[in-house]
Amino acid sequence: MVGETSTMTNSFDKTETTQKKSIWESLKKLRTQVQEVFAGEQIDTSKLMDLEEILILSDTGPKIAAEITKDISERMKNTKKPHEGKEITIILKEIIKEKLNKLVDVDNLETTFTDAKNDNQLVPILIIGVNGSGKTTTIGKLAYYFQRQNFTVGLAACDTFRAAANEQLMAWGMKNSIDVLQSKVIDPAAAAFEAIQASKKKKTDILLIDTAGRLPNNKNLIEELKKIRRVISKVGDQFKEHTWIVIDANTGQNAISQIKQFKEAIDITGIILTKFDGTNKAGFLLQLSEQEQIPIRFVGHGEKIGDIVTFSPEVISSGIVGTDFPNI
Ligand SMILES: Nc1nc2c(ncn2[C@@H]2O[C@H](COP(=O)(O)OP(=O)(O)OP(=O)(O)O)[C@@H](O)[C@H]2O)c(=O)[nH]1
Ligand SMILES: [Mg+2]
Repeated sequence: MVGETSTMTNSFDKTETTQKKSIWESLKKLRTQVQEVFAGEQIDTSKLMDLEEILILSDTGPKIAAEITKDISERMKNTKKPHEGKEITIILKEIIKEKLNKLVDVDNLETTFTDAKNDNQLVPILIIGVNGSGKTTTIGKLAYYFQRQNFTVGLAACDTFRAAANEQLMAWGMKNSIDVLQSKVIDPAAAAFEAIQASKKKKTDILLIDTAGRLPNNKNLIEELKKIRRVISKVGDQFKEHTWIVIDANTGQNAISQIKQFKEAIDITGIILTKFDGTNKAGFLLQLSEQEQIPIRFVGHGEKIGDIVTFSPEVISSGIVGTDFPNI
């Protein structure tokens, strides 16, 4: 049944702190490298060059990496010498956090969705991204997350491309005790249309729409996506539209060009990072923050239903720099 939270799912519950700790732990490799640079008593230019190299290797990009070390040198000038590793660590963490803060959502999602719910308006969320980025898994996790926030959730199977796609989504539906809205039509836009009509009838709060993976340079598939978006806009309520792109965090800086290409075709209102548990390319977020104003809504960090958490610059910056796990 739509919106009915299964008692089974309680075994998946993890506190937000536990989840953030796992995000923090994912950054261990990078953190250890940064810690090694700053282990000494005296930090000089050669140490900052080592840091620059580490940042570049984590996909921060040469331009931003150079800007960061320059920024550190400047901030060091304002403090008294000699400079110890510990002191620089704090400065670096602040620089990273300031950058990541630009990727934080300014409008509170829970409040926006609650307003929609109180207005009896359906919020359809179109989930897009390249093949295998983790769209369907993320939908399963989001359904769980939003149900725990007392929203009723629907799942729309609009990946009509792969035969196994429906079954995969249905498995997530079962875990969440939600019926999956499937269509007999092949056209994903028509399937989305039907799913929205059905969800409005049922008074569902949030409809998560799964789509087939596609490369942003595939013209036909991008046209198909635009059509799905148009249909949703036409048939949906007047409430703010959402299209979230799912990005595999291991993609590193290529993710930025992926986002740019998708954005040319469709208005993206959120980014979801997946597979953060295995990434050693987290530096790309520092480039992303300089180039895009799209908020990161969630971070996925495992294959289980509860492995999703909101984006936290505090956790990621301290995870990269090597201060203790923050007291959050
Ligand atoms: N470790 C890890 N694995 C993940 C995460 N999210 C998804 N996966 C795995 O990534 C693989 C692909 O996930 P899917 O959800 O099928 O990806 P998709 O984008 O729907 O794929 P297509 O529909 O084929 O484009 C699966 O094996 C998932 O279990 C994550 O946060 N961490
Ligand atoms: Mg899928």
